[in-house]
Amino acid sequence: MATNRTFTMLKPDAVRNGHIGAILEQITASGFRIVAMKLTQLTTDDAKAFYAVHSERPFYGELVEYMTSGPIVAAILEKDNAVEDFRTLIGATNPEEAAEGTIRKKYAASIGENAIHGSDSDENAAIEGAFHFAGREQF
Ligand code: DAT
Ligand code: MG
Repeated sequence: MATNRTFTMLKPDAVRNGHIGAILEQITASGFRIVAMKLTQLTTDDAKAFYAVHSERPFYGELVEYMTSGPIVAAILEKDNAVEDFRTLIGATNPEEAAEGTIRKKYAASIGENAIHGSDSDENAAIEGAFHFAGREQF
């Protein structure tokens, strides 16, 4: 069953470069409601677990190092068709291939440092959201 929630992280480069406000503005202007949100930092174990599916890929070490390099904004978002619509809003993994106007096209420096995460399925959205937020932190 499709749910109406997704999970996002504004990644360390987006936070470091001062883009929190502009990115949140684009997200809410696109019809997403913020259900939960916090500034936090992933530990190495957190990042390894979050990206475990990529553990055999050559970029895994760099990815873990990057994702732990500074604070992130973690959030749960709500909208009809949230997972798919949010993936459209953020654009392709590689910003060079991302559509004009998408968040990655506007704010990502490279495929490795690509500004923002969006869950790729309802199942992962639920797992990723629950990792960061207790039920009482979700509104
Ligand atoms: P997405 O974040 O669009 O879901 P993904 O799940 O394939 O993309 O990969 C997770 C992250 O890993 C991605 O946001 C950035 C990094 N990554 C993916 N492919 C990469 C590559 N070829 N080189 C460097 N980093 C990569
Ligand atoms: Mg992914």
